[in-house]
Amino acid sequence: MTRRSSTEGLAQNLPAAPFIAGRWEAASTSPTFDVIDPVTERTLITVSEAGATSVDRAVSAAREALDDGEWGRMDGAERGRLLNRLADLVQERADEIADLESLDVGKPGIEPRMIDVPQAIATFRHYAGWADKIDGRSTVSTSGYMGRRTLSYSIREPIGVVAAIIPWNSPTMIGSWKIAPALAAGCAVLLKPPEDAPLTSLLLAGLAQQAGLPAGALSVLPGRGRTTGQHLIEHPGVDKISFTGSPETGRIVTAAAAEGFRPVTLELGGKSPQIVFADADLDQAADGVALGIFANQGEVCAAGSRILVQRRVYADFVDRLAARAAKIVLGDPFDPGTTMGALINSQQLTKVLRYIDIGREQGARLVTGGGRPDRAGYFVEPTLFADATTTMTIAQEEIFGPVGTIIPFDDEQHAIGIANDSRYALAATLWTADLGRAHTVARLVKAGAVAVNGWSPLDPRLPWGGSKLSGHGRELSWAGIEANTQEKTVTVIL
Ligand code: TXE
Repeated sequence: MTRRSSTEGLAQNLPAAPFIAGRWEAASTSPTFDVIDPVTERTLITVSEAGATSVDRAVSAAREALDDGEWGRMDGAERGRLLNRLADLVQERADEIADLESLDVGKPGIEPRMIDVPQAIATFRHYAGWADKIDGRSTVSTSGYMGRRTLSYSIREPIGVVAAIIPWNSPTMIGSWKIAPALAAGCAVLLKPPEDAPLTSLLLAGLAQQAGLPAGALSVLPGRGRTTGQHLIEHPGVDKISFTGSPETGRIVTAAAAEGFRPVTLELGGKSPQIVFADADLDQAADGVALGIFANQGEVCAAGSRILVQRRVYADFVDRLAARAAKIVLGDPFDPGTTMGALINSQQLTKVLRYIDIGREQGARLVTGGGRPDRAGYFVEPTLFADATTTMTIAQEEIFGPVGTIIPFDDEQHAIGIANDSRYALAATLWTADLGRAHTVARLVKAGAVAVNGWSPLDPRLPWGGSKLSGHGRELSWAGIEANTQEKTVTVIL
């Protein structure tokens, strides 16, 4: 049996239904949706969708778990123990989870093995550590009350029922970014996996149950955005929404949240600059920049899709980058030689190919790629456009595919001007040997994360998020706890 066929078997044996109040819902009359393999274009499994009544039940179960159940009474140390147990179970099944993610998303096996699954484990462990350390930060003797002394302090409480809506590009890792801090904080979580890639979320629901998470603490609600997602964001019993996806859907989420004045955390992608100065180690920079735009088929919120190169080394650097692109091997994620997989679905394929046409029409120079291989699957060749200008569509809009737009610049100020000429502000990389310049430019570039001479190491201790069209709020680190809690001030008149 090959790894592909055993992973397809694993997928077919997953419970393909909503997981609510500790039970899998029986496939009923609710509508279903097909999960398509992006490489073969065949249906992997058919999943029952969580409709309005399922969402209602999940919200009630979450409320009950918080207000009357074991979950609401559990102390932080015990929540931490359960999160560590969940991390152990994910670790035990790491290879299978990585394979499921490859099958579902179309990404080469090495990526979930090196990034998504280890990051999910690290995130569950990180928040297991926070769970018993969530205290209010203020203890104050106030200026007094009617001549009497006072003592005030703050306590930090779970925000309540959290809807976590995740995208298809890295569902295992991004799911952990939302589930782990919310559970550590003592919230109940309703996870809405992406309809294009729900497999690892379905597996995780079973692992959470095996870890001993009480009923209602985590429900998993597979379904389409306009049905399950919309029911969830409009539900008055949801106290907070954490969303990663497109700005268009982010607007819908924000509008629904505004109805009930509920807080939202939004991560909406980017058009991140990678700035290569002439004094950089150009080989190291070319390796890093190629990784930054081509990893995960370019379907990465932080993808470095705008490549700004100082004019003095511009032609040389474009050649070096093109040489890296030429070495990329497109193929089945289960073939050991594959270094780039397929895009998630036919709409994404059409979208990316349309941007490539626009790049050509607007006069950027196609250096490499630009087409799709003659085979089944939603593949697009690694593509580089050079001699682009900052006003071109391919320099402004998120393509979310393996398409890099290269723009020349003259000096530091020019580079910063181009880098900040964007509606997005999520991430940036700088490549330079000049330490002073690194710190100066890092400060001036508008982004939530800046890395110098490499990519920001993913680490749950570091906050993650952006501004402008990239969204607002931060995930991970202590910020993840803050996003899932609220402080209450208690004053005692002595
Ligand atoms: O995103 P959506 P799509 C960008 C990327 C991509 C584009 C479209 O440019 O090409 O978005 O992708 C759920 N109420 N990013 O259409 O719609 C949906 O089911 C509630 C960047 O897949 O934003 C899924 O679970 N939920 C991004 C999630 O939202 C709704 C990652 C994301 O889907 C909903 C993904 C609704 N009305 C795409 N409609 C990043 N930040 O990296 C949809 N959803």
